Amino acid sequence: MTGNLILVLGDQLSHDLTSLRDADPGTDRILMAEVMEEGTYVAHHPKKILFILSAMRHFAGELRERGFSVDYIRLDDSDNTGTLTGELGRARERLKPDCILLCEPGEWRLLAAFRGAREAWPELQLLEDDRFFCSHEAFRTWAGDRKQLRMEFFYREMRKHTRLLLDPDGGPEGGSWNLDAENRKALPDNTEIPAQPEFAEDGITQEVSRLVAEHFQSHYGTLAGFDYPVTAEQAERLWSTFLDQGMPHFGDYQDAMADHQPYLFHARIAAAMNIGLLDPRRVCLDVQAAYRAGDIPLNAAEGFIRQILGWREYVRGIYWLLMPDYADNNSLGNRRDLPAFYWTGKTRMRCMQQAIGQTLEHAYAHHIQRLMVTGNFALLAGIEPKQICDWYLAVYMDAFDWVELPNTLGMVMHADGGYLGSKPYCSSGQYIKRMSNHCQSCSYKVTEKTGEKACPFNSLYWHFLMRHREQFGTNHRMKMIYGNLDRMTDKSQKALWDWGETLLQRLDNGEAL
Ligand code: FAD
Ligand code: DLZ
Ligand code: SF4
Repeated sequence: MTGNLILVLGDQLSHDLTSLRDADPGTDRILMAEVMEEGTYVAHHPKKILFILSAMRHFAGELRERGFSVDYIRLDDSDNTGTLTGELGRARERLKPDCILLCEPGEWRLLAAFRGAREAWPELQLLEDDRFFCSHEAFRTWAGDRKQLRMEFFYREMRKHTRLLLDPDGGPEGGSWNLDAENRKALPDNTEIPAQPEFAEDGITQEVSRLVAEHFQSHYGTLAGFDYPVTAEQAERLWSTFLDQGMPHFGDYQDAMADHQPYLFHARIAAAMNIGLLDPRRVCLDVQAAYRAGDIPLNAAEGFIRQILGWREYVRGIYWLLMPDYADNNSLGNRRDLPAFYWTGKTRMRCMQQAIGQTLEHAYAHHIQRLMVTGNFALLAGIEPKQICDWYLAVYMDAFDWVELPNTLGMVMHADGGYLGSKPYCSSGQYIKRMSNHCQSCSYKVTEKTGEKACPFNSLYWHFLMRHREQFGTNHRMKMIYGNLDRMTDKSQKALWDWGETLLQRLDNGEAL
């Protein structure tokens, strides 16, 4: 063929993708492929596989409506090779294109595979993915040769660069760059939580659901009850409903958690945004407009824009700056296996039960549950970074390596030696008590530190601080915490250490806590 063959991956479902932007339906041809390798390189949650494959099929339909010829390879096609490079190789043989275009994959693993393939296929061109605010080059320049990076400084640069939430003099709207301190309210009892918009499964989703049930039965998570947007139009509905109903309270309750409330005032848009159904620039502009129209307070607008313009771009920048070596970091030398209850939710810790339970059911937990519950526990228990990273990559609908890995390895596990963040987000049960109602119905007592009834987060927290004094004892942001530890009597310290050891031994014996 004389036109281009354009391979579109499952997280590249944007019509203005660099490889599709100038495509000519008259001469160019699109290839999309469902392959086993992408569904199994970790055991993805069945709802995540359903989401991506259904969205791919819907997107292929839209491309056809726009006049494109789409070669769409289904998972159960008889000669499916099972890999994306394999499918591109087959199409190349079949069509003999002059040029193959691929927008760069979002994961190092796939980029390396296609770079390898390109050695034998000189017609393969990799194009930059510009669906982000910050290019790899711009991030590299900003990072320079600093030994440690800080999101806050990156975020300010991004605010200035995009002019989002700036006042006419170029300063931050409202006088302060970051209103994090106004994002920490606990949820009052009987707060009304907005209902989520519903997305009924159409014929395509039902067909894919049967396929997923057949091929990925052994994967962790519930397939039934899928209720997530699979087209840009549906994603738009999710977003506009949230902007209207959830966003006004996002700022206040961003860090709150509550029993049987998986979503609270969170947008649930990460998965749609990460596969290209929703444009992050558009989202940030909508938030700014809502603030300027007086519809939402500044702590909501700034808090939300910080997550997308700040954190999302920052972690992506770090990923591409430091991969592939970044994934091997383990600066705290953690070796413990991931407890089996991460896959079942069978634990007596109410907070973990809730976070893991809703993950099983919805492939969703919000940021504070990931960071301060399942993440905090993994940090305190000294879980091997690779195992906990693979868990997060598998279980969340929105999980892709470029965003999951720095969040888990860097932010949660502090395994990169503090490159991403200045101190570990470790905490005792007190934090969870303050930010949730979980402790009220837990079989453990958050007020107790040692003994069978004591909240496991408590002794594990102090055990973590004691065993890592060498790494953190001189960290000025942890001075107060170590001061508290040092004020305890030797006897109290020993009791905490010993009970922490008992709990870790139980984990090593495969017991649930
Ligand atoms: P909201 O709370 O409504 O936030 C709005 C948006 O901000 C999100 O949609 C997301 O795009 C962005 N955002 C917020 N925090 C972050 C962050 N730390 N990093 C990047 N973007 C952020 N997010 C992913 O998209 N994919 C992942 O694989 C992922 N893995 C994570 C693993 C761990 C251990 C932790 C602590 C966080 C992870 N996050 C990940 C970030 C965050 O938890 C999710 O983006 C968020 O929970 C998605 O739900 P939401 O859309 O309702 O977000
Ligand atoms: C996650 C995923 C899954 C489950 N399946 C496919 C697939 O069958 N075909 C495809 O093109 N993409 C899939 N994806 C998304 C890819 O894994 C994604 O493109 C890479 O993780 C790069 O970010
Ligand atoms: Fe979690 Fe401890 Fe509270 Fe139980 S008591 S919910 S384990 S923080």
